[in-house]
Amino acid sequence: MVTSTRLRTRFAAALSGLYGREVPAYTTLVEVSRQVNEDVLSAGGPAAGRLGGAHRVTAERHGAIRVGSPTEPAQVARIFGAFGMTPAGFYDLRDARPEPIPVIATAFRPADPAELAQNPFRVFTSMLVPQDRRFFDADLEQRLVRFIDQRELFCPELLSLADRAEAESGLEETDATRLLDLATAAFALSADPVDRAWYHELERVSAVAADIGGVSTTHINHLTPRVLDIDDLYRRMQARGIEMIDQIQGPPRWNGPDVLLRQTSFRALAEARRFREPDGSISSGDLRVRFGEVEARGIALTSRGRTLYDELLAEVDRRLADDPVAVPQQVAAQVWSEGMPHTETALHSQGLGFFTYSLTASRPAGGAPLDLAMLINTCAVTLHPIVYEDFLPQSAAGIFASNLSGNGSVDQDRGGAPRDMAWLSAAIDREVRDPNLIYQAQTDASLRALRETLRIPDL
Ligand code: OOG
Ligand code: NI
Repeated sequence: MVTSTRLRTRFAAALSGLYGREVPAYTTLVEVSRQVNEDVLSAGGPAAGRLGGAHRVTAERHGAIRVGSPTEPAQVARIFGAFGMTPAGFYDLRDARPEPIPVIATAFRPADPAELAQNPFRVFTSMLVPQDRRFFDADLEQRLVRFIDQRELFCPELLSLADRAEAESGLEETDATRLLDLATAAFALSADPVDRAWYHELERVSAVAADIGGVSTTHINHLTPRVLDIDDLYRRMQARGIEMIDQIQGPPRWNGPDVLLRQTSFRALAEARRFREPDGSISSGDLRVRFGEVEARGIALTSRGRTLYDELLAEVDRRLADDPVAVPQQVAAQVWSEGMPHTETALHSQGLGFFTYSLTASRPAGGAPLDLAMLINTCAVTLHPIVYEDFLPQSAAGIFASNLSGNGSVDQDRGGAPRDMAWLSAAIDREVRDPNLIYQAQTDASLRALRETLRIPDL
């Protein structure tokens, strides 16, 4: 029996092999990431691996895929279900700055800490909203929905194997191999000709709409390795002549704990594609839709921590607007050192970050009432940061935009289509989980265990 955990690990590795053959720069990125991680872990000792040791980080990837509506997201959910990946988080990119994108998104990922430790593979999954009038008029919506309805991204055999794998939490080796082959092939770049006129019509609205609805198949858009030092990675990639976008998205480098997520990307080369011309002939050309991305992950923030994060971002924007010649990274580092706690203990005591607890010493002697802060301060209890496993809407918007040529058109006077987490849950027929509740449950379970061990019910 190949368990769903093992299926997920093999799926991530198979996609990595596929993407490396399709986009050679990805292989360079993985190689440089591996070197950076090795260097960080050997220079920093065990502390360097606090947010993820060599075993987890070396294999760690996130993928990004983009599909149409309304039936495709539910099929995607069944396939990822086979790999123990559940939908978590809701991201609406339609109001994104600097460029609105006509999609909503969720991430499919393991939720259980033991599963995350085995292999945390996650896939950022964007879903087109053809009903959004700010992007598509009624006529284009209709043609788009018809086009998407007529295609088949995932064959019935793949879907039924996926259902069986999910129901039985795994498959026998022969079926497992078949499932993995079919699932991987479903995300390969297709050689089918692209209808040039249709693709261009959608591209005038949004390059992402064309990438989703302008072709008869889907493909992996990028596959992102994780590094323990993204600034070092950035320098090493530049030194190899790979032009990165001018910024690292998310928190700045600063002299305090790493939180949430920092990401950067580079534009992949144009890829050869075949086109069907209006006269029916086939020609060759290229499209530039896929790219390379890399990320560093930090501590998950509570909603209070997230509010602080948003306030700091707004403050950075204000200071940059006041001083146009200021260096953004320096301003950000300054704002952070003024506003963000400088230690993990302070993040914890102010209720800004998620942690679990372990008992280092036995219950301290003496009759004084014990509280958690005291146990932490006296090192009887050790804090362990919970790694942020999700995405950031602002960074996602930045990643999307940095790789678009920016010639879409949006009509803000027309109405948007309402979409939220509940809508998405109904559309894919499974609960989209709130990431904060996943982290909170982990903290709560750890605190309960600590209370039981110490026999202090109100700790
Ligand atoms: C997804 C962009 C968002 C991330 O890591 O934030 C993303 C896409 O380009 O399809 O991947
Ligand atoms: Ni990404």
